[in-house]
Amino acid sequence: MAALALLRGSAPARLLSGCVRSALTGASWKDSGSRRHFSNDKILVELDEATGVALMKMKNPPVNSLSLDFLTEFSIGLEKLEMDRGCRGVILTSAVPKIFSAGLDITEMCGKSAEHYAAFWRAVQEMWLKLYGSNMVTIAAVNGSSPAGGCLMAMCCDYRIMVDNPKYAIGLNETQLGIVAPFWFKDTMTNLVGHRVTEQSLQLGQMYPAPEALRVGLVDQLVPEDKILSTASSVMTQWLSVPDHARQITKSMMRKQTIDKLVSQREADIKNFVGFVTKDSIQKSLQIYMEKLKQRKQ
Ligand code: CO8
Repeated sequence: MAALALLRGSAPARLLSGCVRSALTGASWKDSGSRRHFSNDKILVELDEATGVALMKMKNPPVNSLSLDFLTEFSIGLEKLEMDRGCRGVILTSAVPKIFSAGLDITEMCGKSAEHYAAFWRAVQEMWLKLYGSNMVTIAAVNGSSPAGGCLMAMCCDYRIMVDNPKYAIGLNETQLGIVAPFWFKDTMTNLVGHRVTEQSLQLGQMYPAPEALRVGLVDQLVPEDKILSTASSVMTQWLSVPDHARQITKSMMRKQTIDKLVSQREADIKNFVGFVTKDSIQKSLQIYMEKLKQRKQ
């Protein structure tokens, strides 16, 4: 259903998100010359009306972790752009230095109720459905480290540019936390880098420093930090030179099967997540991992 909506030229996730739709009244556009802005607590958006390109910056310090609040705000922001006829492309980047996104907020998966876990996981699914199923051209300007859910966000985009700095790493590191990436994380990665690289990456929970990420195809291009946005704009111009309808139908053709798979199993996937994350052994693994993060800091 999601990809069918994409074929018709409307935003697929719109069909899937009653709760998000009702929250859309949040931030409103502000004009300044040929640019329009809106922001909410967690994201900053600037739309250049001349080019139809929006710059979307994630701003959830210290590490842009994907909390329930962040995911909700993100989906609202993306939906707003998707519905805006003046917007054809989005560049997704981070306003937090050195971090693109630390992935799912681990504190949302520790010591909470089953209802909370279900709401959280639905919001993770929603973000993925919206970003992976977007009609717009989406380019990730990965300006920092990007583990797990952060890597997923980048992989959802049509093109990835990363800062050429080996200190920044990207990958699906779930097994390092003692947890398992769900099938749609796996499918997104397989579609991007193929079965073999995905199989190895997922089992090892591998984080790739930028040059390695380029080598395995997890990102498309490396550039110096100060060139990342200008490069993203140039790449965007190239993608937008293709007629929208032809590009959108092609994108849908490539992604429909993967999207439909989650749509048809959405409730079962939530149930599976709640069952998994409420296990004592998984709670313990996550707590140990959080403690390790804090110790590393000290
Ligand atoms: N969630 C919550 N808090 C986090 C997270 C996170 N993902 N990452 C970091 N933090 C916290 C740290 O604990 C620390 O908190 P405090 O200041 O209170 O001590 C603060 O953010 C800053 O962290 P660092 O000092 O580590 O910051 P650095 O700049 O040194 O490093 C990194 C930034 C590289 C992002 C580093 O923090 C890191 O590696 N974080 C862990 C990232 C990670 O492993 N994420 C995986 C999340 S799981 C996921 O996304 C998908 C799960 C799907 C499967 C679910 C099935 C059950």
